[in-house]
Amino acid sequence: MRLFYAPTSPFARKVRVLIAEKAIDGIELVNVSPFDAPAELVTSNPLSKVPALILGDGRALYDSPVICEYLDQASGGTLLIPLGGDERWQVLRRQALADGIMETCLSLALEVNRRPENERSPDWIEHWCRTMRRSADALETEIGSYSASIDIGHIATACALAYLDFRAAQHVDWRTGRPELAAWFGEFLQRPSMLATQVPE
Ligand SMILES: N[C@@H](CCC(=O)N[C@@H](CS)C(=O)NCC(=O)O)C(=O)O
Repeated sequence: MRLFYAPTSPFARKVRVLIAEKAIDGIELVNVSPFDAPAELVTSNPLSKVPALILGDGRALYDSPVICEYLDQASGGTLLIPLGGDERWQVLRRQALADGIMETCLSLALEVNRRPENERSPDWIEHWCRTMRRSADALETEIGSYSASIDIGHIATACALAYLDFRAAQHVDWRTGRPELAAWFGEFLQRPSMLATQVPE
């Protein structure tokens, strides 16, 4: 299998952390720049987004929740996404909240880093910052109820917070007033899977 990824993509990092946590072998990582729409990526994923997973028979899977679910089930072992019951919906909702933070933070990063200053919208920037702060408040409220054993909710949450640090540190001071979340994140960051997938300096 081949995984198209970008080193800075939090969605791709989520998949890479899952691969590391489950010790899945045999996946070749292919570093691409999705915003350049490289032919090798768009022939598999017309959206030209990473991550995209190419299976052994050439079929492509995207986006990150689909890839995570596929790899989780195909690799066997302890499932990081429960197959059913209330637990499944809770874990998937947590992943959705974290993915939403990533999406909002990506919108902010594109506005701030790729748009000329005179074309940027302060209203949108403020809107996205409010969304990220509100979502961080929700995480602070529920982080204490995350289970001791990890699941995709933990992984997605950690990747989203790391992405806030990477792309939105000047806009969203998410640690202030959220001590439980900050402590949880500090500890989770020490996992080998997180250390191995850090954004390069
Ligand atoms: N919902 C998608 C989001 C993926 C995504 O937005 N990836 C970004 C990189 S962080 C991308 O490839 N963007 C390229 C583009 O929008 O052209 C997922 O979960 O995989």
